Amino acid sequence: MVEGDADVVIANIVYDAPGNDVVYNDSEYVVLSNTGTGTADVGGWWLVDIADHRITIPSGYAIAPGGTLRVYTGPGDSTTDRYFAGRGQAIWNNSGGDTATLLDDSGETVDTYSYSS
Ligand SMILES: [Ca+2]
Ligand SMILES: [Ca+2]
Repeated sequence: MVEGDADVVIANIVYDAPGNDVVYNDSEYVVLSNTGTGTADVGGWWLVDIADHRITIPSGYAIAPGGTLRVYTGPGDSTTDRYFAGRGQAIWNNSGGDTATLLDDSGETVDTYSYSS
C-alpha cells in the first residue's frame, strides 16, 4: 500500500558483492529508494529477475520519504532498512546483465531496472 505520494524506485543493484555473492551479511543486494513525499508500506512487495527468481519483502517493512531499503539475496541480520532474504544462491547475474522488476502486494509493476555486465 502506498500512502500519500510515495514513489518507490529501484535505485541500484549491487549484483557482484565482494567475493562470494551470498556471504552472511554481505551478499548482493538491491537498493529500493522512496523518492516521494509519503511513506511506502512495502510488505508483500516482491522483486523478480529475468529467470523468475523471486524475493518477497515481509510485512512490516516500510520506506520513509527519502529513505532506502536494501534487499539482500543471502542470509543475514535484518534491520529496518536491510532485509536479508536468506537464499543460498545469488540471483542477480554477474555476467550477461539482468533485469529486476519490483511489484507491489497487488501484483502491479512499480519499477524495473536493467543493467548490462
Ligand atoms: Ca550476483
Ligand atoms: Ca562476487
